[in-house]
Amino acid sequence: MPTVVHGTCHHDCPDSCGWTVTVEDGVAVKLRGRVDHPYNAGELCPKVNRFLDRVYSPDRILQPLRRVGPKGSGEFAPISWDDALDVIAARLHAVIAARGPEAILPYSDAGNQSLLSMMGMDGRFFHTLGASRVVRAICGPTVGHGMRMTNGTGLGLDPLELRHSKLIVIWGSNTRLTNRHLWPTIEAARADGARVVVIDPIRTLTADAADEFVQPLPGTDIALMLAMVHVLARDELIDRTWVDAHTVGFSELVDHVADWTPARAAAICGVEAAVIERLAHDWGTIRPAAIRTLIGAEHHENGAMFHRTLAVLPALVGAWQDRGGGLARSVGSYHDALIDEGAITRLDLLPGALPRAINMSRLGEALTDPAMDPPVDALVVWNCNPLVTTPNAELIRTGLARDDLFTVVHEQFLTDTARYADIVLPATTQLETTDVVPAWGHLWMGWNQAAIEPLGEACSNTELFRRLAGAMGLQDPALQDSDEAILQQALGQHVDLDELRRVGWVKAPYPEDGRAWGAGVFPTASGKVELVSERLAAMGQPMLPTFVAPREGPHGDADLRGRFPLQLMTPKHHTRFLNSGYAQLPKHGPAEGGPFVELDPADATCRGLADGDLARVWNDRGSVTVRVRVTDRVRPGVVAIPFGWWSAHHPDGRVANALTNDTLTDWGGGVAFSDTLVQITKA
Ligand SMILES: Nc1nc2c(c(=O)[nH]1)N[C@H]1C(S)=C(S)[C@@H](COP(=O)(O)OP(=O)(O)OC[C@H]3O[C@@H](n4cnc5c(=O)[nH]c(N)nc54)[C@H](O)[C@@H]3O)O[C@H]1N2
Ligand SMILES: Nc1nc2c(c(=O)[nH]1)N[C@H]1C(S)=C(S)[C@@H](COP(=O)(O)OP(=O)(O)OC[C@H]3O[C@@H](n4cnc5c(=O)[nH]c(N)nc54)[C@H](O)[C@@H]3O)O[C@H]1N2
Ligand code: SF4
Ligand SMILES: [Mo]
Repeated sequence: MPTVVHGTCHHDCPDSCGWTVTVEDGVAVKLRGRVDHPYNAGELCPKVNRFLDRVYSPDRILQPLRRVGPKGSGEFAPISWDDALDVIAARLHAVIAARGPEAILPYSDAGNQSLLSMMGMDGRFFHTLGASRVVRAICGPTVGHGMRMTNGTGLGLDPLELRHSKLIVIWGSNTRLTNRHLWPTIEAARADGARVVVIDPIRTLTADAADEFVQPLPGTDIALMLAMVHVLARDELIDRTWVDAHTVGFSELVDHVADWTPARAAAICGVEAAVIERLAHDWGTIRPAAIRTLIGAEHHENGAMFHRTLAVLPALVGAWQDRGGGLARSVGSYHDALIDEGAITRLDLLPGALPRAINMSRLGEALTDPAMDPPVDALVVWNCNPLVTTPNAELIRTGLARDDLFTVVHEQFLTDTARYADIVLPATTQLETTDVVPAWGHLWMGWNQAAIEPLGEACSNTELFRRLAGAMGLQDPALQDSDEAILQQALGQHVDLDELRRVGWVKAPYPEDGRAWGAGVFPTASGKVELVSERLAAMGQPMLPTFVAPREGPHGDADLRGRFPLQLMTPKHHTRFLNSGYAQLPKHGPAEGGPFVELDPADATCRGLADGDLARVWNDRGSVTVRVRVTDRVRPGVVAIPFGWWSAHHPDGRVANALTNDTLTDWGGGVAFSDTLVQITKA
């Protein structure tokens, strides 16, 4: 008799879709979107429609492996779990004895973003040791920290509230690709008369579907925003009643933008002054008006300032007072109200002072900089694939190749990163573990019921750290808590777990009238929207929204620009990948056509490049060989290599992130991989 089990997608994707798995004789035979799910309503996506191919892929790692060839060669031999744990425990003890626990770097992200999988037991384990901490800020915190400087909070609109908007400005997000289940809401608003504007340096799928597409040069939008403020003030399109009551610094802001004319901004961002005028007029006259942003625009040196400035626009027109007005970004923080994070991660287990924190985007530096004290001697990686997904990837490769570095990778597949491990441990998939998934694109926290037993010898992330704690002789009982106990500790105060398991989701609290900040009272020091910010001044940042040209951008360093005249974007561009995930699977990677660089006909012609040619794309960090696609999706001077393909897919074994910039953002701890200059020549 087949059974039906309900679950929730674990991918690092805003949609956190509900799914239904049919199981026969212990084997999952069918996986479909859950029809009654309040967000995805039965639909998944081209990646996860074939999730069973992934779960049952012949390439899954199903037993522990130890390296027998050179690092990176991918030569491994099976080893038992007991032996693997002994090797790891002995080596970690030796590293601690020689250099102290900070020489151990735990490195992970949101490959499985479920609560237990992302933070269930690893924090407890590494805190007990006193290991270094990794700053997980490659995706999202910069947006939140940027917006917080204006509004005192990263909390904005529930994106489903866009249903009530009449003007929707999608600013730096590729909704139809990256957040596809939000698109029906936007279409429904449009059917009711909403105007949809997309602002993006690339003419994306989403831009194709918009009423208006505005294409600034990458990293220059702040100039565009300042000119919009200039026009709003000049043409008296400000909601003065709301602004006087609910903001501070309005007159300073108006003075500050006095010389930010549309003509001045046009020269910086490459958008015609008339377009800026119209955009400002639409923003100042159509209500309710909302902005939708997600992650893409934070990946610049001025990424936090981008979002701090973006958050000024809704305030000036009083947008927050309308249902469907305001700014919608990740809503992950609304789920925090249901989660007692401290009870999961247990910082109190630390033996001493807070250990050093290493930014995940600087992994290459952390592994290779002789000034690291102590150096990183042991690296434990799970839930991510940094050699493909993290900037300045060749520096990471140099680090991973170090003979004196001991690397453990817990994975489902032999990723580029796993190939450099000394020990690879097999990880379960979402079908094999019970967990809870807090979403960041909507407000429903989902239950995931394990549908099948772990395949082979795979184990979950929590089980991995329970085993490691046991092997290392760590005694605190918290290190052996069951998954159920941890869920109870994490959610028990706020969520009825039995109800969550039975229904499949619980909704995070959000204001009932749909308006995130309808009363106009904000959690800043002043209680108002801070157009001028003392907090920023205290951080050494400009108090007022300010455009600073990224060094490696269209108005940056002249010498760099002379040598590398093209700006490289590396967006998520494929329907069948989730970051680097799926690139290796036969029905995903090949279907996406292999790695390519998109460039404008003029940039191609002057380099003697035609469609299909092999080109070398290079800068001081590295060089990557890819096929040319001549396109009008990017403007002259801008090129794009969608990221995610693995080394094996590239003729010379180097991936898009070999080229990208690992400079951190202005604040918020993010990284500027979209401020990357390159040159292209025929290969
Ligand atoms: N199919 C698919 N879906 C995914 C993913 C995937 O890999 N594949 N990844 C998931 C993850 S981890 C995330 S974080 C989300 C990300 O979701 P999004 O933020 O929507 O996606 P990105 O491609 O990172 O960036 C969105 C857009 O920002 C634009 N952008 C970059 N710089 C600038 C700028 O200076 N100004 C403006 N205006 N726009 C700019 C890029 O050109 C890009 O089109 O998607 C998730 N969903
Ligand atoms: N150039 C460029 N680089 C980017 C981006 C970009 O737009 N351009 N986007 C950035 C963004 S927004 C993000 S979020 C990062 C994402 O970077 P990563 O987190 O490295 O993303 P993935 O490639 O999805 O890698 C997740 C890995 O986790 C594994 N995994 C899945 N489930 C589990 C599990 O339960 N346990 C364990 N142990 N492993 C599991 C998967 O097999 C997969 O290999 O990439 C960033 N890098
Ligand atoms: S990857 Fe995203 S869109 Fe696809 S099933 Fe998972 S949550 Fe839904
Ligand atoms: Mo992300």
